[in-house]
Amino acid sequence: MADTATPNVIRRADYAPPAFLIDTVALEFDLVPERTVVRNTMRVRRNPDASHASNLELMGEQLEFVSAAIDGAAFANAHAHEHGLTLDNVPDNFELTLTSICNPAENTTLSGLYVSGGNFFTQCEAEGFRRITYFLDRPDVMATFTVTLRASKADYPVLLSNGNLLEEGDLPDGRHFARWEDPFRKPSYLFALVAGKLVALEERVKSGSGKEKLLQVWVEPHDLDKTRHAMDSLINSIRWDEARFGLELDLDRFMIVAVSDFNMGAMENKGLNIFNTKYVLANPETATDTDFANIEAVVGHEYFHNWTGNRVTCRDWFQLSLKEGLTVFRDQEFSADMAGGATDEAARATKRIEDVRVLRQMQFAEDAGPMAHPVRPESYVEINNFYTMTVYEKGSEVVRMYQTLFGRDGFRKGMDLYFKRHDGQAVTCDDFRHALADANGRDLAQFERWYSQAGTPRVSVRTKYDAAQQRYSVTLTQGYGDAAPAARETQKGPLLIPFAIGLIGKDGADLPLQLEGETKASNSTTRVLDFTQTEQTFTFVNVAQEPLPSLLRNFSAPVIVEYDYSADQLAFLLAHDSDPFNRWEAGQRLATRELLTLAGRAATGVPLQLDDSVVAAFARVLTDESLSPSFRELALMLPSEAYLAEQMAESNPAAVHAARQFVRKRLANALRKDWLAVYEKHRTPGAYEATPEAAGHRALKNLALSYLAELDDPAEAVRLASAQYDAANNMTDRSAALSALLNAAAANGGSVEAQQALDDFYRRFEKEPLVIDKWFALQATQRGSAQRPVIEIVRKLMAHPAFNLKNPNRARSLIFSFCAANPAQFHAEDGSGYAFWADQVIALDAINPQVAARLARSLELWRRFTPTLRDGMRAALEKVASQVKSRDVREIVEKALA
Ligand code: B3K
Ligand code: ZN
Repeated sequence: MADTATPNVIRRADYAPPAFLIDTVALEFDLVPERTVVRNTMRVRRNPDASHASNLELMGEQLEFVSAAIDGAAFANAHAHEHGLTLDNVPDNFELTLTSICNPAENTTLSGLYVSGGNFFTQCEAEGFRRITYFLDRPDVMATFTVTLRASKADYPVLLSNGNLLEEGDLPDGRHFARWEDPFRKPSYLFALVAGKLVALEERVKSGSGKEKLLQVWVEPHDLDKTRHAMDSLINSIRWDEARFGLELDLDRFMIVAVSDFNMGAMENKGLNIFNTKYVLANPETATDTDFANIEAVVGHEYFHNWTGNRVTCRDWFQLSLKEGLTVFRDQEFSADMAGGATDEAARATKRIEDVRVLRQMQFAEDAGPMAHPVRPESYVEINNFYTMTVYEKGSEVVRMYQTLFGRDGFRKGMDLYFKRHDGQAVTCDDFRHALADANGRDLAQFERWYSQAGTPRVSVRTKYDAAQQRYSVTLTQGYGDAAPAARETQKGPLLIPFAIGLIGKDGADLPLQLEGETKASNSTTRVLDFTQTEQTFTFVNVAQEPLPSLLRNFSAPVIVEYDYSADQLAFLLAHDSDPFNRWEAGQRLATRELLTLAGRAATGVPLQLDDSVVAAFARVLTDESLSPSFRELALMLPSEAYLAEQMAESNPAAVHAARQFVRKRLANALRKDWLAVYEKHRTPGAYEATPEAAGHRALKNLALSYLAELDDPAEAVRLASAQYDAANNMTDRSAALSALLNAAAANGGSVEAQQALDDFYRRFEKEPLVIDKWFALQATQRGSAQRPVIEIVRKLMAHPAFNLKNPNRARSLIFSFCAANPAQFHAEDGSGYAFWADQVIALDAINPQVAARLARSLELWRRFTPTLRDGMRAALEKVASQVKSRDVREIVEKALA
């Protein structure tokens, strides 16, 4: 009976409210690693808004059922099965007490209750709570929770759960207890507990309304010296959410706990956020500037979920982007404000460029393959597979478009109305859209398509200048091009695209903008066009000279813009566009076009050449002291190999690598003096500073070093890198130096300097797992050579005593880095990469399906590759499909092969 109740595909259209509701939950845990007893007492009642069911069906997985009682009396009609517990003919309103046992010590899935480093942790989103106790484990069932934890005091001196600590004390036999209460109703996915030997950095701060709050960052004792940055990020997050959105911390106490075994980045459990150590621990010696920035962003993200996710949550998992898209948008804005405030456009642009780069490289690729799905998916097999770039990053772009349409103030009004209407509720993406529409008096019916249509929209642009009439017309056409089948079936009609545009005159300055029918030019030289039809023409009047259009400024919508710029026009935009995003974009377009031409040649064996004008355009950026170092670094970094390969009619990673290397070498040799000058000029002597300015100098200097390592004669770069490695007082410089040494040595099959640095790095940081992750990752992503393919290095490292497949960070640092971040080596013609991939997916499937499914995704675009590679990938996918057991991996490989 239970098995047929678990269909393979879950559909959004099948949503029905739960037959029962749970108002209160009292949990008691007797924590023992191999055998934890959980007693769960719930107040249950029939849902007046649902159709009648006589049986109560609770979800449960990997639980040993012990007993059930209703209103204090043993209940015999409870049947445990593989997916949960069925209670026959229950009353309308009752107290249900269930006892069950789970085995955290053996739980390698890291979902539910598990042990890491001898301590207990939980991860419940999306469906992990059912691995702890039987429950209506779905987000529209919200209850208040009281939690009692009992454990050995010596082994687990710290006992934490959500909300406020009510009481704690000793018990007989060396045990102790703590009792916690969360005053806010919440879905089960936000439950958490932590027990173990931990210490905390503490701060007390006053919130906006003057209430005192206790903030704690809990870590293992040897990591206490790496908690300051996370704490500062938390305090900044609290301040920012008050200032920008008027949202205050609602609990007396807010805790962050770091754990080294964790499936993703972090988790927003109410009042007790649990974090991957990677997003908490940092000091200058162990963490790079990127790590510092990521910690700030993830601490912000999880904190912001307290309102967008926890106070207002999702009705069902199809609405995941309601909380994730919105919270990513909020964390992106937070980071931008921290770097540049509301007004420093250049600093804000740096963050914007980084975010768009991720979106285009990862989300656009996802949208082009078999996993393509709308921001609000229609169906899934395993919900954990839908924590995707589309739900998160494209979802964030969709939220950003509201702000682009209504401005910051209009967006804020919409947010205020959303909380006014829905605080304490589990709601849908439609509810959010309606709040934004109503607060701004605008019909957003068409905007719904951003939630229901998959695939990356393409906007092609045609322009016409009429000199006699001084009119400039811009015709926009939208469509999806040749979309993946998974996306095509969702595409119904044109989108409302806020299309930001500017017009640039011959002197490089913006021209005034006046649309036909308007009486005067607008104040701003950027105009957001409401582009709503399949084809639409916008005509600007009083345009005194033929302009150059600056299209989709600040990336105002997640689309691909097609416009036939000449190389000279791109160079001009790169030099002059007042929109810093589009300045960067012009450089990327120029580079992408050259690189794709070169890759085409490399694929057919034609000799490679690069036009001097392209070198000159890059030289201008390199030497333009008026540009910020971080902007120059971003502008001089070539598009990634994965992104370029995806743009080819037939992806050819070897050809892309050859082309990109050719350009890097050419730029290195042609601009050698400039790179050296920049390297010297942007050193940051003295104590390490984590400011965006200092990080910008380091980024540009280290980019220069990486180019210098490409010189035909790398001796000088090796000298500089070795010296930098030895003298470094921070991880950014030390790891960049090591990377430069590895890459400079690749062509010669390795070098003494590189090997020495690698060995030193290991010895120096043997006791810092997050740094040893970098050590693995640097080797897995290094450039290879015919004499020394990286797969051989990776295979050797798999046998290294520090390698551990069960630790997701370590698995990611070696296996994922190789399979997903070293395309030229991974896609070796002999199929060695694919065979390795298949073995690792199969091995991980038995340990941790969520991690295995992520790795499985690295072959999903196989149909787009050259025939030889395609065949090799299909064979590997078929092997995996025939051997894996988890629903997670099956969904990925079956969709890929379909
Ligand atoms: N909400 C969690 C993600 C949970 C993933 C479950 N497979 C972290 C976040 O987005 O903040
Ligand atoms: Zn999130």
